[in-house]
Amino acid sequence: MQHDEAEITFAASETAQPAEGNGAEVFQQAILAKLTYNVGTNPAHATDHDWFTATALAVRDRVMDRWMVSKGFNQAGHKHICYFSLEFLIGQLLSDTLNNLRLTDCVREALAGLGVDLDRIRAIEPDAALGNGGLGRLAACFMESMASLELPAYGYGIRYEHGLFRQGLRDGWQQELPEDWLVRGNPWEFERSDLVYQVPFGGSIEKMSTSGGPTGFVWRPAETVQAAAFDTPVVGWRGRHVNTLRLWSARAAEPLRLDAFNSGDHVGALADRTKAEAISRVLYPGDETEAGRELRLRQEFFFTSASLQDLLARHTRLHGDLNTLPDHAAIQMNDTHPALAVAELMRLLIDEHALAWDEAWSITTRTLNYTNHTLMPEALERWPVSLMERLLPRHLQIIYHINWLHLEPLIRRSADVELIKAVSVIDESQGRYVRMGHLAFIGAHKVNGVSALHTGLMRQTVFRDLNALYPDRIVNKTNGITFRRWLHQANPQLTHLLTRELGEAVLDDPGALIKLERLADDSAFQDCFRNQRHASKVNLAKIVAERTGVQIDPGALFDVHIKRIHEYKRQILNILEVIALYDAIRSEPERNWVPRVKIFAGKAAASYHRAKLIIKLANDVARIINSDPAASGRLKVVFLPNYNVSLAEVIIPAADLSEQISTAGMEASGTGNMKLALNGALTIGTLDGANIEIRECVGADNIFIFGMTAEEVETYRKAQMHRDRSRWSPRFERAINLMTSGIFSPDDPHRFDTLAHALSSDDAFMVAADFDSYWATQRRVDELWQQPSAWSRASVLNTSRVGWFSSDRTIREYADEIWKVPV
Ligand code: HBZ
Repeated sequence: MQHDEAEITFAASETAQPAEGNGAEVFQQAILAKLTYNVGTNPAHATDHDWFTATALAVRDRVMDRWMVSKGFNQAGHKHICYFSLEFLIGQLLSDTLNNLRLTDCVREALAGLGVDLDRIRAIEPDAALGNGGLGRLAACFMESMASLELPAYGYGIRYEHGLFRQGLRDGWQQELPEDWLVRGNPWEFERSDLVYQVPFGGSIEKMSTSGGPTGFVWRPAETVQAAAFDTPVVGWRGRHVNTLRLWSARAAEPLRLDAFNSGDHVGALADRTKAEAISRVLYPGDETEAGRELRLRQEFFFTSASLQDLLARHTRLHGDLNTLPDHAAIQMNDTHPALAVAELMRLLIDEHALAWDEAWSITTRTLNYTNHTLMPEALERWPVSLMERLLPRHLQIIYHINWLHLEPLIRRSADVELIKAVSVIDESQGRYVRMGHLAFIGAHKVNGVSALHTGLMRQTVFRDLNALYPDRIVNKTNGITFRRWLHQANPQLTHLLTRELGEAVLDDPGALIKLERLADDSAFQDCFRNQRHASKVNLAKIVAERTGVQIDPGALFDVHIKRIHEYKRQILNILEVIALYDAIRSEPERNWVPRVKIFAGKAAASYHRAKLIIKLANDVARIINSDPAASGRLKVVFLPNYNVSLAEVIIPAADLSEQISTAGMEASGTGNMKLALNGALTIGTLDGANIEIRECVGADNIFIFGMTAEEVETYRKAQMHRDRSRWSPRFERAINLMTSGIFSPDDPHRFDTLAHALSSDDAFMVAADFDSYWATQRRVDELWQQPSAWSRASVLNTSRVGWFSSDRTIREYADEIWKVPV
């Protein structure tokens, strides 16, 4: 959306009045002023962190004018998007902001003049790791794209004091260490001390009027927690538009019980505060762990309620009539974590704003939308009715009524009991639970999946019956990634080459990448392409050496498997292939082996023991192979600790092969697959998630597909073939035997027996079934690698053909089909 506001102006100094120019000299003065007046030091004594803070503050000033203009625009009656997400996996912001403002070179020069290296100080910024993985990173990419498309939007979430744990390795075992991103201050955020909402919990409800039905109740909560707003500007491409990420921090209504304190109970006096503040203390470690269930529900309600109150306050202030809410706001629920929004919006409208039920329901269902990110039964959120009754009694009552209105027509037409059970919001099969996916589905205008396959499976499996009742509700929105971060900023070498060949326009239009196709066979261009890739590989090799002590050859094939560690993502399939390859190398050392470096990185949920054992296996296998002269120059294995956004930015430009090998039907979409293909890695993958669409774009000749399809997996499972050990191939059997032989774990030969046992008793993720096909496909990878020109051609074609996976495209689709806003 274009709007004819003045082009961005750059404040030249500390003063509020923007001065002319933004050259390096002007910037230097601004940084020095920040160093003196905000950080309180001088160049002679400044640490790298002081320089980082001063630079970030000086850069932030360049955003403020446009932020104010954008806020005015957002509030001028335009429909705006509210992206509700319990996770925003942002990473560092300095490089991103400099890149979007086109100020990187200017600031580099300014700092150099002060004897400071930009690369050194930007490495100091801690990652904002307010997310677990793909879901949280998607939210961050979407925020950036919405700002770049000049779409008025607010991100709403929690300002966790501690983000995702840092991963250490002790003797190859994952250690979870606390993450502390705020400890030295956060130069990007603004605390809005006047913006505080009350979020109630517990207590009881009273009927106030004699009328029947769900209205006329008063909730008397037992406890109230305050939600305090912290705003971070989200800067769009070329700084044209700046949106707001509003994160809530929890506070006790009473910071201290003074009477208790004065009578000597210094700890008890702070008990309420500790309990309240626990809500925004730490990111829930996600990925299906059981810990802290109640706290998690409190987090979900806390941020949902505060965000809705904020939204309604803004709407009332600007437009008055709540009936027009759907014309001015669209809410996107990122998974079911904010699904209580269905009940909370209803509560606010009927209890606080005295609207009639039907009126409120119409507003609610026209405002809310829901994105699903998983079909795995264990990951579908359900809350015990008993817990909800205790924590959110009024909401449970509202949910019952929503459910009644939803089921009543079915009961009236004597529908099948099994159908009624299947579509009910309350799951009564074993105990009583609230199904959050069902609640979100029923309360939403549109429900979307994140890849074509995933959306199809939503219609056929988890939401089959709801889809039959509401046939037009489910739509597909294949994920995307922001090219500003994942190409321009993460890979300046490739970006430089692209702009040289295709002009600056390629920075604004991902579709322009397709013009690179004509150079795919050009040997001079291929050389340039290989050279820039080599530079990225040298850089990664340096980091691998620093962090693991392992020396790797940048000339080898870099084969990367980077993502959360999970059985369905099948890191173990990869490791077993490594073991088989090592075995083959040892028995035939003189063969012309393709030199390969297997690179793993990823975190396992703290309570996911099997995933942690897989990390240990990768490390044990790495240790043995890396120290065996027989493998030297042929195979190396590294596990890079503490995978996060910043590390991904270094690995991705250096990857030759991208491992996307989940069991078909289990990875909703994947987004790492898109980042790697964009940067020129070839994919080895199953027909799962967005891999299918990547194949359509890059062409079947430029991707390595193997294994069973989602349909075949289903058939295989139904026939119980995954439990049949006699189907194992000799090569697979040998790899398993080597894993359990103790050669990789001489200190504990039985360490990996449980992994082998799981594969032989119930190979739920079909590792054995896909192994031979994976092995054979890896050998096709070797063959292509031995033809450098053919490999480079395929690599160039990957980069040139994946423009469609820009999150700008995804956001345009949401805007068009779900939010109904012009872009
Ligand atoms: O969302 C991921 C999907 O696995 C991936 O296929 C998809 O590309 C991506 C974006 O759509 N899902 C997650 O990342 N899920 C979580 O991180 C998660 C967080 C908290 C939970 C459960 C899952 O309680």
